This record gives sequence, C-alpha cells and structure tokens, in this order.
Amino acid sequence: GKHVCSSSSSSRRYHGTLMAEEAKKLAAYAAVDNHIQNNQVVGVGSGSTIVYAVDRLAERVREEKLNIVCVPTSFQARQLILQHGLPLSDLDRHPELDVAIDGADEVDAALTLIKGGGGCLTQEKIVAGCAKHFIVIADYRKDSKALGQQWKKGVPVEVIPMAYVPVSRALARRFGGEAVLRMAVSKAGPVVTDNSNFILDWKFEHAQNWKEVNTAIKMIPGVVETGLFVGMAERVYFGMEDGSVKTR
Ligand code: ABF
Repeated sequence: GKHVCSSSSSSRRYHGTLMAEEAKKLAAYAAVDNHIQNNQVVGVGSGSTIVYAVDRLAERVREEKLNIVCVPTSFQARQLILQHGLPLSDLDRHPELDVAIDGADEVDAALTLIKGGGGCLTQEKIVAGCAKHFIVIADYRKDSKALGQQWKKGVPVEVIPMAYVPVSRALARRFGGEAVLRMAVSKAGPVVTDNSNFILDWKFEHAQNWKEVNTAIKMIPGVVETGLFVGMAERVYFGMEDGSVKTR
C-alpha cells in the first residue's frame, strides 16, 4: 500500500532503562527546543520519532505564539502538520528552509545516515538539502560506529518500478551483497512510495566509501535516490537509555 513512512515499537520504562519510545521523545523535544525559533521555515521529516517533534513544535507554537511554516517530507508529515494545525507550505513557496528535522535508521561516527527504513527517503533528502541546518533525532538503537552495525536491513534505494530487476542486479554486481525488492506487510505486492516508486533494500557485505557508493548508485539508470545521507546531517540527538540526551 501507499504512504508507508512509519515504524513502531513499544514504549515503557523497564527496570530503570528507557524504552525506545521514551528515548525518541527525549531526542525530539531536545532538538525542537534547541533549534526552532520564531519566524522559521521548518522541514518536517517522517517516521515515528518525528511525531514527537511535531507534538513539541505544536506545543511551542501554542504557548510561545511562534510564527513558523512547515514543509513536509512525505504524505505522513503533511498529515501530521495538518492534524496539529500548523501552517503547511512547500518548496515552491519556501525553497529555502531554516532547519529540517528528521529521523534516521542508523547514524555512524561521521554522521552518515541510513534512511528510508520507513519508506521515505527521496523527499526527505530533497528537503534536507534545502535546509540551512539538518538535525537528526533518534533513539539509542540508531547510534553506531559504522553503518550496518545497527540497521541490518541494508540501504534503501528508491527505484523506478520497471527498473527494479536491472538495478538490483547492478547493485549486487558492482558493490557486492544483494538487493531485494521491499514487499508490503501483506506480501500482496511491493511497497509503493509517496512518489509511486519501489524500494530495493541493498544488503551490503562490508563497509564502503559511502560518499563514493552513494554517487555511484545514483548513476545507475532507474535509481531515483538512495537512503545514504552523506555530509548532510549537522547534528544528531540521541535519546539514551538512562534518560539523557547525547548529541553528535
Ligand atoms: C523515515 O523514517 C525514514 O527515512 C527513516 O527510515 C525513518 C525513521 O523512522 P523512525 O523514527 O520511526 O525510526 O524518516
């Protein structure tokens, strides 16, 4: 089915350690409190962590009478913005953003990201690329030294539907590992993105030069975008198990 930018997990305190949902909320609140100011154009990411950021954003808009406009990165983000009564805009009217906030599936030591585990990546990369500051929010499970240590499902690559077989073959031949077509939970058909494309999950075998690989993957005909975000994130907020927020 469409509009698949989401993921979920349980949220509770268990024997003094924060469960992931609580950690997501900590990260989201810290990022919104540190980076959002009056009169900003704000990019709103997708996934389950961003939900907490939009909650906090709406709260601050109400309490502090902030005047902001929001640019969504997905159908889900657009719905979130509308449900919270926040002003909705787009890149036609606001091609320059002050800040964009988004989640990630994994963040390495150099702030290289894997994104798209929830199905959104292309619009997220476009919006992040238009922002002066790109801020990432995540729970402790996303924190990693090298990509692949935490997120085991590979690098999402959005492809034009007719090209998914040749692109998956090219990925495996040129960079190793294997690329699989992401199927809907129902298994009835492939996941379809907000842009009506498919997603390949490229399970790489070993660490790569992510900047080079990202560029090389983008050059394969049929590839729309990759979930590798290299040199884009300026700061990452991790909600930690002990209730603290770690930044990188
Ligand atoms: C989307 O949601 C994707 O780019 C990323 O994969 C994911 C993060 O979701 P969550 O916050 O639910 O882990 O932004």
